[in-house]
Order: sequence, then C-alpha cells, then structure tokens
Amino acid sequence: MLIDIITIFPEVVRPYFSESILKRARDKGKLQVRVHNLRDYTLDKHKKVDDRPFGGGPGMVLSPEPIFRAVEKIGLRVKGSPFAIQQQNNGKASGDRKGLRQKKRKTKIILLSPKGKKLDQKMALGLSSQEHLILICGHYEGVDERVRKYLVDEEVSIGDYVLTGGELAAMVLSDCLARLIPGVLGHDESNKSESFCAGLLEYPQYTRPASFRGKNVPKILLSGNHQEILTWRKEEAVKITKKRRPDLLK
Ligand code: 6GU
Repeated sequence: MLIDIITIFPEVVRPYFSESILKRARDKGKLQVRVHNLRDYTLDKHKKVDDRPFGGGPGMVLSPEPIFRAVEKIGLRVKGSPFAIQQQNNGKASGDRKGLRQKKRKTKIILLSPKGKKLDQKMALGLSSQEHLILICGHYEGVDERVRKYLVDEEVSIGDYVLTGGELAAMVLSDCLARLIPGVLGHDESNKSESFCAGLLEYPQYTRPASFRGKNVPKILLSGNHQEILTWRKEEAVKITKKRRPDLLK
C-alpha cells in the first residue's frame, strides 16, 4: 500500500512512521508513506495556504488551489491513477476527476475532518485493500467546500471530538490500516479481528511475576490447561464487553 499524506505540518507526521510496526511495514516493503508539505504546492510567493471565509466569520479556510495541485501532482506520479489516465487522454490533468468514474480506481482520496464518517474497524478493513491512498489533513475553521465536492472520494473523522488538525487522524488511520496489510504483523501478534474473541474487548493479560506485591495472577493462567484458559478468556472478554461496550455485542 502507498499512502501519500498532504499536510501543513510534515515534520509532525513523518517521525511516527519511523517507529514500531509502521517502520517494520515499510522495511518489509508492505507500506510506503510519503509526506508532502502543502506549502510546496502554492502558487502564491508567500506560500499562503489559507484565506478568510467568504461571508465573514472567524478563522481561516484552506484554499482549494494548493490542495488540488498537490493531489494532481501526486496522482500523476502513480501509474494507473485517474490523473495519469486523464493526462494520457487530454494531455493535461484537471480537477474534474469525478467525471472520470472507473470501476476500480487505484487511488482513493480521503479528507480527514471532524465532519467525516466515523472511522471504525469495518471501514478500515474496506480501505486496507486499496493500493493507494491520498490523505488530506484538514485545518483551521475548515477546507474550501470545492475540495469536498470535486476532489475527495471520502471524508473521514476519527471520533466525536474536535482536534486542531487532521494530522493525528491521518496517523491514526494509517496505523490502523498498516496492521491490516497481510504480512505486517508477525505470527505472534495475530490480528485480534480474526481470533476467537473477534468483536470483543480484550480479556485481561498478565505477565511475570505470578505474585506482585501480594497480588496474584488468576490460577487458571498458570494451570497449563489451554482449553480452560481459552474458555476463561472468552468469558472475561464477554464480561468486560457487556459492562463497557454493550453496543458491540449487538
Ligand atoms: Cl479527522 N480532524 C479534526 N480536526 N478533528 C477531528 C477529526 C479530524 N476527527 C475527530 N476530530
């Protein structure tokens, strides 16, 4: 999978992909991440990416020009993307790519914003088969509506709260997707969504020592009886899910 991230804070986003499972996914060649500075795509000599809202009101709105230019430029470099095809046909790319509906487009363009559809594991599974994602990090009071209307395929939020920008959301989504790419997780870290406790909150885990400050690990976990341990874990997972997230049991 290739993920292109368009942001005004590339230096905030980049380091996250150099650690842990994200780094491993990249090292294994399963994931490629490119972080682009939106300012590099401005035509304005002051590299201005935003402007005041028409109609008045507080804050600033991200302008359409740099975002369209960034997406077009990134798309052109990817073989099979709608922009590459469009360029072949017309000799130049245009923002009007939504007229060019293909059965299975390689590139999906996602805007991260609190107005989007809420991310969950099901949405992540659907996106994880995509070859190429372009993630646009929204900011300030908003993004010019024409970006939504004429450029973006999907708008995604990571929950019902407001963040300063879409950067954290882009990292959350990328992390969640990377774990779903086959071969990224080792055998020992098998994906919980495939396990016998799929859809449930995780059962309690313990490690050594068996007795810590007088508090003991449940005996069953030390029994060596794998069938009984499995049963216990399932029961515990159901119990905690009932208590904290009854909505997940439906
Ligand atoms: Cl994607 N962006 C912002 N700014 N706030 C959010 C969000 C995204 N998802 C939840 N809150």
